[in-house]
Amino acid sequence: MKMIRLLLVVICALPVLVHAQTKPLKLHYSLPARMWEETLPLGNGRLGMTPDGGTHKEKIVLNDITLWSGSPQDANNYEAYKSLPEIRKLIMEGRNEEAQDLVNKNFVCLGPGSGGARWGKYQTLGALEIEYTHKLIPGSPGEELYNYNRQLSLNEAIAKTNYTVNGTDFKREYFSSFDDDVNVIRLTASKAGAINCKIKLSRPERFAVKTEGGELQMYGQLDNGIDGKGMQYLTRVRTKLTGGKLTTEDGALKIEGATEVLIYVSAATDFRGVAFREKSKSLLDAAMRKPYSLQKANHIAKYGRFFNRVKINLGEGASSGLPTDTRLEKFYGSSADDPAMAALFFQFGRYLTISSTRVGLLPPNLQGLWAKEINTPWNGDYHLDVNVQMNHWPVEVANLSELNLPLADLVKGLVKPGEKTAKAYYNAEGWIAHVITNIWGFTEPGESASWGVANAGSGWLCDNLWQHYAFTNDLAYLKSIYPVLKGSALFYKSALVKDTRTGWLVTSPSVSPENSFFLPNGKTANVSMGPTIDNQIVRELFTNVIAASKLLNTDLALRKELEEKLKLVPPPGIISKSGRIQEWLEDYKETDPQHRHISHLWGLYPASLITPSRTPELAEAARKTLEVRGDDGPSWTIAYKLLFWARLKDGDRAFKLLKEILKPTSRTDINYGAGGGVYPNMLSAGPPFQIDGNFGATAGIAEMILQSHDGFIDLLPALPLAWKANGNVTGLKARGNYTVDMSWKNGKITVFKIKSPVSKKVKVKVNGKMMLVQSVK
Ligand code: FUC
Repeated sequence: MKMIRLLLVVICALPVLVHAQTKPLKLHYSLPARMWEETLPLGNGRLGMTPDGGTHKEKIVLNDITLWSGSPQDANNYEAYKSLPEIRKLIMEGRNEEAQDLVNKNFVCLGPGSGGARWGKYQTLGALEIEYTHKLIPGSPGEELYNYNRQLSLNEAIAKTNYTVNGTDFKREYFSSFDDDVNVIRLTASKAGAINCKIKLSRPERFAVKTEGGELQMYGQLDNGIDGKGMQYLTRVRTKLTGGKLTTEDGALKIEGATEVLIYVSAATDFRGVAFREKSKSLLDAAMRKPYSLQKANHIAKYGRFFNRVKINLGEGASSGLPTDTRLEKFYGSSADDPAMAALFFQFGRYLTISSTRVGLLPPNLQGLWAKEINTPWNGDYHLDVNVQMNHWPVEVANLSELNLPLADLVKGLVKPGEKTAKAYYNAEGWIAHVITNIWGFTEPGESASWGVANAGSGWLCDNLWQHYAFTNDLAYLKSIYPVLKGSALFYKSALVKDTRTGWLVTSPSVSPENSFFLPNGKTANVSMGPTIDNQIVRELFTNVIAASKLLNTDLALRKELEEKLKLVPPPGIISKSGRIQEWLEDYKETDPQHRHISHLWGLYPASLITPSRTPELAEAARKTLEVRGDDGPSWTIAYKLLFWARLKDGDRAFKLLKEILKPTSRTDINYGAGGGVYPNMLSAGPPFQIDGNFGATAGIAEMILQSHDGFIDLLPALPLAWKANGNVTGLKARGNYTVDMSWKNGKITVFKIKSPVSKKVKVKVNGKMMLVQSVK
């Protein structure tokens, strides 16, 4: 306590804070997109579109976050629990490969699981195709195209394409409106009557197109995996012209001689019983009644209510004005020239969160909102062994707190089916979800023992739900999620078994996500008991449920029981003979020392069971673990490593990982090994496109600047050399419902301000010194 000084002086925002990031934030290019991974993602949390900016033919992939095939199913094997004693016995005896065979036989889901039509796929809504005809000037030799550029403004959530043909300037503006919930495209020409185009709708399958009056419609019904009568959707396109005329031709809208064209794309599905025909019509009617300028202004204002909460400036460099694709190429080579790149990538991550989810709807899936095909990689679903959780890691610190609620809703929906699964497989209380889920509430183990029996999915989700409380201190919210957390704790409480050698209580059977090991007999297995991640997650969950029960003044008996059980949960980390954190209860030889999952460091991030100050030996072992794991992998892995290094307070190493994740690539194959990076449109490449890398890196950049998991607010805990000279940030959030503004110069904080709804004393580490600071309202 000696170190703590009471800083009663209210540190006011000096002018320097006002300057935080004044330059507009944009992605821009000097050519149309040649592949989807160059197109610009727009979204309003439900509808999305990715225009490619083609000059003659433009393809705009459309999305609706609710558009899923498949249907609810009960794939529980209600006999599974009968095999449990034998599976557990085999594991306890070290006969894991035999246990794994038995898991494959009796302890996976019934049916094809994620490989079946009933599981479903998040998929594209289709594409809007626009064919443009540029009339030639009489006597001119041909078409001459100049001044092409396309861009995406992160400040306004508006994309633009501009070019000049034969002396006429053509401009397009696109946004997924946060106002009337439709996609809007505006085409203008500098010469009267110069716009001629044809507008079509299509989809790779399950669609019928027609025109009705001046409206173009696409209707379809997806496969539910039972009788083909799954989710229905309807997309409607209408236009408003200035000059020129509209006709319909072969299921397309044809526009001739217009000076301005407004294209409105409305869509809805019957997810949750929505009257999709009516909804798509009423939204469209409302949008069309409003002048474009008002729609646009409202859109910018509504989007801005989220986006403008955080400003960040990490310095400017010579490269920051370059087209984004060129800039990315440069950044990988000489990143020191472009400190603004990290700020852009951070704000792009925030942009993607705001664009891909909204309160009351669904959380971002593996591709956020932006699937370009029917067969989306990994079904575009929700993976629970890192991916969907990572999608939400930046949400609180990046001041977008309410956008965590869709995940909480999804998780609430898993409780009922998860109770059936807990009974069927473990004869246990509470609820469990394993490693994958969909919008239909799947909680059963996956279809293969090697990855499908991970026990920690539900516990991990509960950590995300808890973090929203930790950041907001919102007791009403805590009350609403308490039954979810409690149900998850009840599951582990009743399903944990005693390891006879150590006396510890552990999960069994389980896996350390997707990883395998050598048994002493030389065979390999995935299935084990008490993998480290499970132990860490159970520890964290029990601790949080104990805390919640105190805060809500409830469940005294359960609290006592959990407190007792907690004493028998294995420690947050066991150090292996090689000085690393052991991934399993046994110090098994690894089959793949560079495996992409680094699940056993869960206690370092997102949890704070391992910290350099409180558990220095474990932190050192974590560091060694990361050294052996290496710095490559699919992009989400790289992002996770960035976060780990930030938590280990190694800013330069974290920055190196940031550089790795920003490595330009155009690979689109399905990758499980080295080779993650970023596409020209700054979407993260596993490959293929997977949005977790974007979100993980966004969380990582924040974690380099601000941490708050250790009982105090730590300013600049892992600042890399590249951002040292000067920088400032306003609006980041810290646990305890604090908002943090700060500026620095030469790596030292020059001014900072901690805000909270009520003025409080809060511990803050500033330039290496712990202070007690009075927050301001
Ligand atoms: C997990 C990861 C893969 C990929 C997939 C969507 O299976 O191991 O790398 O991210 O999820």
